[in-house]
Amino acid sequence: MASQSPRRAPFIVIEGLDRSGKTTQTSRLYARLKETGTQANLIKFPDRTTTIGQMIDSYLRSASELDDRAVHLLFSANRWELASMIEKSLIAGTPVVCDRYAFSGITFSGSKVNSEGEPLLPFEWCRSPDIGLPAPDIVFFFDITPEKAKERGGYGEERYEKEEMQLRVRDSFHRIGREMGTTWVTIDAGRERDQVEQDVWKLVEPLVKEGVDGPVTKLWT
Ligand code: DGP
Repeated sequence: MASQSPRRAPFIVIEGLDRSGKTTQTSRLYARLKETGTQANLIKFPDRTTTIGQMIDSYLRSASELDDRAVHLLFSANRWELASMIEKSLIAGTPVVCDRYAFSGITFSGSKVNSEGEPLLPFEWCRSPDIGLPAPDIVFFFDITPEKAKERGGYGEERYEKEEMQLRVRDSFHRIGREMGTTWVTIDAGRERDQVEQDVWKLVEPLVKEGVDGPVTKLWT
């Protein structure tokens, strides 16, 4: 009788607009997994703790300037720094919960425009350095209108936290979602926190309980 290969743990990504509650929900999901007996690995991009992450952090706070292409490649390199850790964790049976991933890379860099409002970096160019990263098994996109974001106190001080930019980023996330198919789940993040948490949990619980069949796949290959 052929032996069955063991199932691996899922890779869960939460993406979203600034002020969408993404970071709160990522922490809640991690805590809920723990409460129900699953120890997951929680990661966040950009990971500002590494040497590359510190360069990104300084750029985001406008404490330094960097060429648009150079900083895009730093964001991608920051994800590659954790690629093998993610893969090993999934194979070892420990789910990975990730706050932002390669989709933010395309949407934010691809939404930069020049003074005439024309894109600075082509979509395909933005996507290429992330090709081959571990692919998520599910991506929750936390969608929120700029009006709702404003009700929550508006955007913060960092470089991309401006309404015009967020609108372009939102359109770009919607475009990616259409291309990603069933892996991509759009969550109306303008609702009550508990409702959002329930919607996420409904889809994560069976994935974690049942595990995932087959090897970790690669993004966009
Ligand atoms: P956060 O720590 O989640 O608030 O994210 C910091 C900011 O960085 C946020 O405005 C989104 C942006 N960002 C995240 N990943 C990338 C990326 O790969 N490229 C670019 N250009 N921006 C990114």
